[in-house]
Amino acid sequence: MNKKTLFSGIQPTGEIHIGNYLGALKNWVNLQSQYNCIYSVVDLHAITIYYDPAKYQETILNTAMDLLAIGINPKKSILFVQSQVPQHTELCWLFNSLVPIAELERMTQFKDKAAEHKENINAGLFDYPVLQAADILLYKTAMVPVGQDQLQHLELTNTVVKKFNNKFGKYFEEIKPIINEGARIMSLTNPEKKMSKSLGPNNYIALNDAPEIIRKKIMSAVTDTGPAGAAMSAGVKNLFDLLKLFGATAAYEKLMSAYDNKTLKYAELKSELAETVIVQLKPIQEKRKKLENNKKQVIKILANGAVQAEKIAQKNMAEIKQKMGLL
Ligand code: AQP
Repeated sequence: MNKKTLFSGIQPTGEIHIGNYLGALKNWVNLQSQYNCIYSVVDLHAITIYYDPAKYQETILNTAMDLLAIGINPKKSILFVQSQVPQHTELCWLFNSLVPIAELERMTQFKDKAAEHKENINAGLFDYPVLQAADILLYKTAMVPVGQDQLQHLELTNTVVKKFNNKFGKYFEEIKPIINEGARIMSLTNPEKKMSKSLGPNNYIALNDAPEIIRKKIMSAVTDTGPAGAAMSAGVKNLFDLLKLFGATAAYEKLMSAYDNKTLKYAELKSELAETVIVQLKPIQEKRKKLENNKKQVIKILANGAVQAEKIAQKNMAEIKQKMGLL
């Protein structure tokens, strides 16, 4: 039986953190045997907020090395940089003529990012979900593994599917999100918000943080939020969730029963979590160091990935343009 196609992307906006990892990337690795996986460093998305052009190639390469270090295998999956396959932007323009502005105005990511970057609310930021729909549908994707924050954008992709099929004849299938347990990891400094690269280094644990940094960040994580005496605070819940997601089941159960008995010391929970995270990230960090000494090889993997992706993209674009009367 033919394997289904799966696509997902990550922005090169900074260091990859455990929210990205548990929410999406860990799944990317596991799904490689079941699907034809296409993974992209989506550099065209990340230019919609402030970035440093002089350092951009380095940031893109670092993101790709992180993906290889967690276990993305270029022999099994296509790994490439979005801007190296020009059909993404071409398809975005075609889809722009299908998407009502009102749909884009509803997007919470746009509202959040526009509030965060008041000095730079550009058309690209507004159009982000249309480019994302193009990224996904360019490969006639069936499945998309993402964190919960991306679900609204995937609904918009399915709106594009419906509108395209209605107007030009059936071509795309509806896409299905794949959401896993760690779909929403919260910030360490502001646990009411999701952990995010752009909220600054203290709110996240980067995959490459050294053990002493991991200890420091977790030990100073905010725990007491919300009214006293209320149900478990968002900060404490987040630390428990992380402990569980990193596989420390026995410690999780022991500390949870201490919490239930009101004997839990937060320092104990934090210290257990810090040591667990350090151990779990060690093999990823070791692999990452090896890649660091082999950057030419990584660049070659990405170039090869772009060739493979473009081959599929060219074929599908020709069909899409034919349907739209452009060929
Ligand atoms: N806190 C999170 N919990 C679970 N999943 C998350 N993801 C992001 N944050 C969390 C998932 O990670 C994947 C890649 O994300 P991205 O880099 O493309 O964009 P993002 O969602 O905007 O990630 P950040 O860290 O918040 O970056 P910035 O601050 O640059 O915007 C996605 O599948 C996402 O769901």
